[in-house]
Amino acid sequence: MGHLRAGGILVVVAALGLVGCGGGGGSSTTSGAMTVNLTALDYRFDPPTVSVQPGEKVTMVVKNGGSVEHNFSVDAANVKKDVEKGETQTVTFTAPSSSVQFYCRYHRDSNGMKGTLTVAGSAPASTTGGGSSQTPGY
Ligand SMILES: [Cu+2]
Repeated sequence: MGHLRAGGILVVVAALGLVGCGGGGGSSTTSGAMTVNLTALDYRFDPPTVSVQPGEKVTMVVKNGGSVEHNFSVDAANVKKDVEKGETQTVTFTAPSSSVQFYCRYHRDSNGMKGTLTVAGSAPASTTGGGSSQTPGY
């Protein structure tokens, strides 16, 4: 009798364990870190929009699939990374608190090569003033 009951409990625990571990695939929002793959092309980014969490540590793997040198820049995160054609560069930064633009510094103005770093839970527009962490006199 007692043995049977114990066995039943074990089965239930095992089933719960399987459910808990089964979160494969898709966007995981674990532990505040994420890796994003981004491809620079002539002259755009793929994907053009990247979503992150505010304050999250982002590892951006930037591949240059174009035919000229490109660049990945995020002013708000102090990121400026050149990527030679055919190469892949990895940059790590902390996501800002609101959505910002990322761009290729060589082709943003001439070719509109840019994208949006969308920060979840924040308004795309500017938060006017109060408590800004921007350092004046940059
Ligand atoms: Cu470029």
